[in-house]
Amino acid sequence: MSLAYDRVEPPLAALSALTEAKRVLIMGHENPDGDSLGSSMALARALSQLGKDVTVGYQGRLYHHLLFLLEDAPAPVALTRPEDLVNYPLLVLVDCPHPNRVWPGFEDLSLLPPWLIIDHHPTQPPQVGPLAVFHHPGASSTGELAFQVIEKLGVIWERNLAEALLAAIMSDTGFFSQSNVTAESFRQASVLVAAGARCDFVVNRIKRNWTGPRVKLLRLALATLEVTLSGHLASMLLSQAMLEEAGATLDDMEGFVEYPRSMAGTEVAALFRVDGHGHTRVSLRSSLNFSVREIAEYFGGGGHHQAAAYTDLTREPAEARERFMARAKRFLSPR
Ligand SMILES: [Mn+2]
Repeated sequence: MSLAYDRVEPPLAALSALTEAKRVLIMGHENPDGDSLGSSMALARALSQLGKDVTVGYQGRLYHHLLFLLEDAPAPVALTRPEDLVNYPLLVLVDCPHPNRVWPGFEDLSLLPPWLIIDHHPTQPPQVGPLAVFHHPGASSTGELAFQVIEKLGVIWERNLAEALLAAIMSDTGFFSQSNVTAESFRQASVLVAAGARCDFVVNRIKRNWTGPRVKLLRLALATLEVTLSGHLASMLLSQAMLEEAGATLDDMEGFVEYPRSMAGTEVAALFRVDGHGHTRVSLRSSLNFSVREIAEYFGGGGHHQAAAYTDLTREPAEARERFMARAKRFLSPR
């Protein structure tokens, strides 16, 4: 019996741009998540092995639970304006289909140095502009695409490189618990573990890191958990007042969407939380029967079929929930 893996080939133009460049800047989307930062760090470590001068840039905030990815590596550089990029001869955008996911509102692509895209979001990247695009929405994570690139670069799978990729893949597959997991995800994980990547280490750093304030915050948040639309929609709130009462930080809210998502019968889970800029960030998750990407796009956001997000300009998560609920019925019909 032959085994089916969903392997995809990175475009040669992307590989030659990477092998020819002496200096490379790698950036993920704004407020890089585990997939963005893990893929960035893995690529950075691989390109450093090839003797290149590599910088990892970021825009927004670095999450505390992901800082382990940066250990024993040059500190990432905050690049808050695209104009700051002129000194880099090659930009690699990972885990975002367009530079406006790094710098919101940015559209003048002529300000960029030569650039590449490596991404798995369903949004089609621009066809004109980038030197090459490695875009594959069927991949669970950008980590899986970065793996394919790194495999072609022929570098050594050092443990910290392997762990960065494992963290990326684990982050976007919910630790191998979602429908986007494929045989290829496990083939790659097998290579990474054989190279010394430790599953328990990655999970401990990302998930098993609770503090007293985080427990207190969860207690407050669970009191707002509501199940509506005949049990199909479960939602939860995290307000500034709750953060203050718990003595918690923005980082302490990470992953809380898993609570409404874990309710039996839930087709769509929604978490409405303060974002630190006076607005509400709305994280959506769904079962295969519903697409939360469409509803996120309706509200000006984006994402994947089963995981998407948008920002509501209100500072009160309860108000954002009301606005969402007013629309939800229309969008959340089975298909
Ligand atoms: Mn991703």
